[in-house]
Amino acid sequence: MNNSSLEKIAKLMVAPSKGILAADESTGTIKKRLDSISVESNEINRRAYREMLFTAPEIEKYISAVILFDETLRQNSRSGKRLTEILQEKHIIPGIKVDKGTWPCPGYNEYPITQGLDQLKQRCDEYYELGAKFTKWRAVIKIINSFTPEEVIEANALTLALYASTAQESGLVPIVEPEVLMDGNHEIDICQKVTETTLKLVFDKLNQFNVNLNGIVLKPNMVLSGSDSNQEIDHSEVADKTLNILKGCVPKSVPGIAFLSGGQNEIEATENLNYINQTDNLPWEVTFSYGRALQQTALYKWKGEEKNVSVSQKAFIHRAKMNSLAHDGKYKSNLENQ
Ligand code: 5MM
Repeated sequence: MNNSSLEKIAKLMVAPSKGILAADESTGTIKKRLDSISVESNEINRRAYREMLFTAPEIEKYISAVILFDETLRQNSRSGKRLTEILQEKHIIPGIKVDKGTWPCPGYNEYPITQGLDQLKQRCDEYYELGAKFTKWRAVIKIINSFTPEEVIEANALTLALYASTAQESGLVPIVEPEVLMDGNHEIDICQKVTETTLKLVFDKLNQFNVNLNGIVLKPNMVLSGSDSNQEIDHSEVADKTLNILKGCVPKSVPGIAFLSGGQNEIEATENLNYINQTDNLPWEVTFSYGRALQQTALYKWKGEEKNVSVSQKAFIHRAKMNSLAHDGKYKSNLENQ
């Protein structure tokens, strides 16, 4: 493992004013997305959709890196060029999801645990050869009736640490993604408590497994009330509670924090990131690594038709630009209509 090259890539992934596009929807998830616009999920349509995103004019101004799914990493564009080459020509760093999705946690079947440690080293070595510079693993922490057992969080934290250590041994920067889900009717304080326990355990395990914290990117959830709770969203409360926990749990050596959007709508995800970045002197770069909150409008405008590519790309770039402004704490809602 070459520490300085890991650290250099991690820094580039969280470069000032830029964020990460999560385009690593697994086969089941991309099918759901394409079903929502009545487009068949086949290899050609998945390629066309992702090519539309990656070739959007000026994407490189706002996006530092893209997380890909296995199929996309190996795929050629319509013109025959590798999709990863299209990204690299724009100095956008390609990375790869290496987890294998979730499974009921043994002993706690209602709660998920992420799988994918089997053959992980071999897969990471192959991805490195294919040109990936970083990896991603998403641990999913579910809150049921306002409760998550600590044993489940610990098991997920352990798998995240084993993954991160393996990725670094293959020369790849790990994105460490512990996502406390928004699903449920819990209040914001429950999310705060579960997120705090999660991040504490994640960093304990990362340290135990000798992960170089200068060579990772953390991808956490923001602290939010459950999607079925009646609590109103108060952006400054979300920002305060999220930062409070991050400051207590995330060492300054971590170069960057790139939030997931987790089911927030596009504007909420931008507003919350903007509020977070209005705090001065944060010890890390704080940016976005959104999937749905960057792609939603673009997907609906595309509808699987070539004639919609330009309008869809404009919608995607608009969101990327709004989030880039939010990264700098300079977003204003009146910019949405310009
Ligand atoms: C793009 O979605 C990613 C892959 O999800 P599946 O494994 O369920 O197919 C997902 O990990 C994503 O990177 C994060 O959840 C962030 O995306 P959102 O939409 O929450 O910003």
